[in-house]
Amino acid sequence: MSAAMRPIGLAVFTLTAALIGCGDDPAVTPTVDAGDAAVDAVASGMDAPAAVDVPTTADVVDPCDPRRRLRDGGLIDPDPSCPLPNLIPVIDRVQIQTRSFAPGSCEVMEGCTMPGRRRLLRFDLITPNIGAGDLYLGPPVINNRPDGRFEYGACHMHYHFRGYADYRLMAMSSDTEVARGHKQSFCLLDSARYMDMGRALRPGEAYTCVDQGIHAGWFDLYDRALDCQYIDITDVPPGRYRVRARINELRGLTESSYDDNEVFREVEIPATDPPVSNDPTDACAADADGAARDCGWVVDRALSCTPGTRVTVGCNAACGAGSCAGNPVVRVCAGDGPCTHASAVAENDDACGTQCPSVSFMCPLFRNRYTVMTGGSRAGAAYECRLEATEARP
Ligand SMILES: [Ca+2]
Ligand SMILES: [Ca+2]
Repeated sequence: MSAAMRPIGLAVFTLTAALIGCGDDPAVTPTVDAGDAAVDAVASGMDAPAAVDVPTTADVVDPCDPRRRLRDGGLIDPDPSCPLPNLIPVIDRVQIQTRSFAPGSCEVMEGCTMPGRRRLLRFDLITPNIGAGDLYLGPPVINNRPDGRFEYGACHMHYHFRGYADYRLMAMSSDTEVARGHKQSFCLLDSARYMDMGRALRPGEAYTCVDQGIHAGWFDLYDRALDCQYIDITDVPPGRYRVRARINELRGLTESSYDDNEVFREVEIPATDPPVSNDPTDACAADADGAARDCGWVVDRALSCTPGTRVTVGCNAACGAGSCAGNPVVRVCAGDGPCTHASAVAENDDACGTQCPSVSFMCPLFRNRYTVMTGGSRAGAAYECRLEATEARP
C-alpha cells in the first residue's frame, strides 16, 4: 500500500465470499492424534496456504475460548460446560432452472448430476449459529494431518466439512422421497450477522475457509448459484412438493440442540421453466467464464466512498488490498444492489500478475455508494475473496 493510500477507516472490511461443496469421496484419511502441540500449525487445502495464529497458553485466558483447542492437536469437541453453538437450517430463494452439463465437468465428476440437459431445483441454504457459543473448527489441516471430518475436493481444491447438509425432495403429504440431492459438504465460515444477533467482528476476526467456524449470531450462506447446490429434478413430474434440508445429521459438530436441524419448504414444480431473468445473481444456464458474464455472481456488500477519491477494491494482496484463494472475479456496481456487465462501474478477473482480482474507480461526486459482487472465474467454481477497499486522494 503506498503512502498515499489509506484504509477507509471503519469501512475497511474483510468478508469471505462463498465457497463450494461437492464430493462425497474423502480424499484424505483421518490421522489426527491429540498428542502433539500444534504451535506451528499452517492451514492448507486452498491453493495458497495461509498461516494461522495459534494461541499459546499465555494468551488464552478464557477456558471456553474454542481456539485453545488447536493447541491440543486440532479439532476436539468443546467442553460441554462451555456455551455451545446451535446451528439451524434456513432455505431461501428457491429457483428452478434447466441447464446443460458437459461430460467431465466438476459437477458430473463429483456425482451431483449427469451430462446433458438437466432440470435443477436450486436454493440458498443459510445456517445461522443461534447458540450462545461460537462454532469453531479451525484449519482443516494441522501440521499436514487432515482431520477426518474434512474432505478435500479435488475439483474445487479446498477442504469441506463432510456431509454437512442433506437435501431431499419429498411428497406433500407423506414421507415418500421423490428426489435426492448430493450430500453437500461445506466450508463453514462467517458470511454475515443473522437478524442483528451476535456482535460486530473486528477486521480479520471472521472465520474463513482456511480457519473455519461460525461466530455466535452469524450465519454461513451457501448460495444457490454454487456448484452442486441443488436437487436434480429432471425426472420429477410437475406438482407441489416439499424440500427437506437437514444439517449435521451425523452430529460431527457439537451443538446445544439437534432438534432444530431439519427444515421443510414447499415448492411448486411447473411444467415448464419460468422465463429467464437478467438477474446476474442467478445461476448460469450453461458453462460461463470471466468477469463479463451476467450470471453466477454473489452480492458481497454495499459500501460508501468519499466522493472524488480513487477507490481500489479487490481481494489481491499483490495489488495491496485483500487476499484470495482459487480464481475469483469482482464487479463494482453504482449504488446499492447488483448490476449487469453493461452497467458495471468496473470489473476484473486477474490483476497484478495473479488470479486474484482488483479494480480502481473514481468515487462519483454525486453518488457515494457502491456494491461489490464476487464469483468464481468459472461460474459456480470454488473461490475465496477477502475483500478490502482503500481510498487515495487523486
Ligand atoms: Ca441445531
Ligand atoms: Ca481471477
